[in-house]
Amino acid sequence: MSITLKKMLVTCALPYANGPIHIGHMLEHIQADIWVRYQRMRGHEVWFVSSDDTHGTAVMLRSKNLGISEKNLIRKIQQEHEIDFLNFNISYDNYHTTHSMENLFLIRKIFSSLNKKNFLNKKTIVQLYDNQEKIFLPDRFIKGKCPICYAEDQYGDNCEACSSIYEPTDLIDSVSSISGTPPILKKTEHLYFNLPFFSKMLNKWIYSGVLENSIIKKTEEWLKLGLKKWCISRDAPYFGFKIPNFLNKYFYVWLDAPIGYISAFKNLCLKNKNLNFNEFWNENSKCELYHFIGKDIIYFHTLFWPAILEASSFRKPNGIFVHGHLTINGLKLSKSKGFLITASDWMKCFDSDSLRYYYASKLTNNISDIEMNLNDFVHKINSDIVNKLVNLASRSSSFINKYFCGYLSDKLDDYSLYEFFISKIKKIEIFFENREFSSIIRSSMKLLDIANQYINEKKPWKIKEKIEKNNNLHMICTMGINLFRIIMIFLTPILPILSKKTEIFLMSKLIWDNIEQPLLSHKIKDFPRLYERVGSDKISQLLKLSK
Ligand code: NOT
Ligand code: ZN
Repeated sequence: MSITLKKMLVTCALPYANGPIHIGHMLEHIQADIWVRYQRMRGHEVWFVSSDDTHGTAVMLRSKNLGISEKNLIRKIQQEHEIDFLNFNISYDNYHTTHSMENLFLIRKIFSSLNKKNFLNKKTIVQLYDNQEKIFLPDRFIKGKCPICYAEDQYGDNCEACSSIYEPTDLIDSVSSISGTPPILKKTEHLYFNLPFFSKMLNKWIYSGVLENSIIKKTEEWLKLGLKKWCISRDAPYFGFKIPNFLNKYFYVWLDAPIGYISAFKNLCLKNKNLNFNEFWNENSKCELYHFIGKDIIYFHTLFWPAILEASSFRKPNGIFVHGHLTINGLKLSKSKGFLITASDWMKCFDSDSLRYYYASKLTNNISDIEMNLNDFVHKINSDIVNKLVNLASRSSSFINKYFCGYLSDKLDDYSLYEFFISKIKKIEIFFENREFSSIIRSSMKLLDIANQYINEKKPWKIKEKIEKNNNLHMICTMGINLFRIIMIFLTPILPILSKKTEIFLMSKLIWDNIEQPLLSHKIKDFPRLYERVGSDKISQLLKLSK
C-alpha cells in the first residue's frame, strides 16, 4: 500500500554542555531515534537534529572551576557528546552547538522582530544577588521551599514535585548554592517578552493535535492561572550572547536554547545544498516539525516556544512528544546525589542495542516514569533477544547450511502461519507511529513464541530424508528463517546493530515494503554470531563505575 510521503524535522532537547551524557538523556535520544528510523524506513524524508546547549551560568561556573575558558569546555564536551550518540547509533543528520554563528544570527533576527512588533519592554526589578560572589543568582543556583506545594530543596524556577513555575524571589528560605549564603535583594533592569499577549493563540493551539491529553491538561492549568511576562535577559557575568544596545546584559539561555533547534537545521542547510531552510521554517511551512522532550521542560515547549515562534513569524511544531523520567533500581539519576550512569560507562559493561531494546520494551506515549531494574534488564535481553529471536534463526539456519548449500527452498511449509505474521503489520505500524514501543516488543515476542513453538512441533532435527531439495526439512527451516526475518524488520528501528548483522547473514536488506514477499530460493550465509548473551556480573561493574 502506498502512503503519502512527508518531509519532517525531528529534534531532541539540547543537552547542557556542562557534563556527560548519561543514560537518562539517552532515553530520549533513543526514543526519538527509533521513531526517526521507522519514519525513514517508510520512505519519509526525515531530518534529525540536536545540539549542545552551551550558555548560562552553569557552564560559566564549571569552566571557572576547571580553570579553562568556556569555549574550550564546550568544545571538549561537544566532542564527548557526539561520541556517545554515535556509540548508541543515534542517527543525527546534524549535531550542532548553540554557541554558533547560526544561533547568534537567528537570535538577533528574532530579537529585532520582537522589538519591531513591540513585544518587548524593559522593567527594573529586584533580584536575588550573592553578595559574597558578586553575582546575580540564576534560578538553578537558588534552593529553597516551593511556594506552591512547600516541597523542600527546590530550584528557583520550577518545582520538581508539583511542576509549578514561579519567580525565584517567591521561593521560601532560599540560599545561594554558589556560596551557601542567603541571597540579598538587588535592583536591576531587565527585558520582558509579552507572553500574555499570546494566551489566546496558545489556548487554541494546544487543542490542534500537537499534544497528548495529559500535556494539554497541564498546559491548561498554567493558562488558567494566567501567563506572566517572561524575562529574557540576564546580568553579566554570564556566558551567552550579548543583547544589542543593553549594556552588560545577555540573552537568557532559555531563549537561545530552543532557537538552537532552528540553528542546528540552518547549519545543516549549509552542509546540504539541497535543503531549503525556508521550506521548513516559514510561517506556513508544509513540512512537519516534532520535538521530543522530557516532562520537566513542558512549560518551555508548550508556552514560551510557540509564542516566540508566532511572535517572530516562524512556523510552530506539529507535535511535542513528552516522556517521563528514568529511575534505576528505584533511584533517580542525579549528579549531586552521586548516582550517575554515563553513556560511556554503560558501553564499558554492555552494548548499545541492549539499552535501546530495554527502553523500547518500557516506552509508551505517556509521561509515566520508566523504571530500569538491572536484573530485569539482563534477564529480558537474554530471554528475548538471545533465547527467542536469535535462537529462531540459529536453529533454522543450521540445516539450511548443512544440507542445502545455504539455499532457502522455493516454497514455505505453512503459508497460513506466514499470513498470520503479515497480518500484524498494520498494528505494528500504528504502534510505531504513536510511539507505543512497548507494544511492539510485546507483539513481536508473542510472534516469536509462536514461531519457536512451530519449530518445536515440526522437530526438523528428527526428519530423516535430508538432502532432497524442497523436502519438509527444507521448507520448515525456510519458514523459520522467514518468520525471523519478519520480526527483524519490525525491530530494525530498535536494534540497528543486530539488524545490520542480520542483513549480512540473510544477504538481503531488511526493508519495510518487502515484508510481505518471503525470501525463497535465496542464498544465506553460515550462521554468524548475531548477539552475545549479556552477563549479570556486569551489573556490579556498572554500579561501581556509577558512584
Ligand atoms: N538544556 C535543556 C535541558 O533541560 C534543554 C533545552 C532544550 C531546548 O537539558 N529548548 N527549548 N525550549
Ligand atoms: Zn511544588
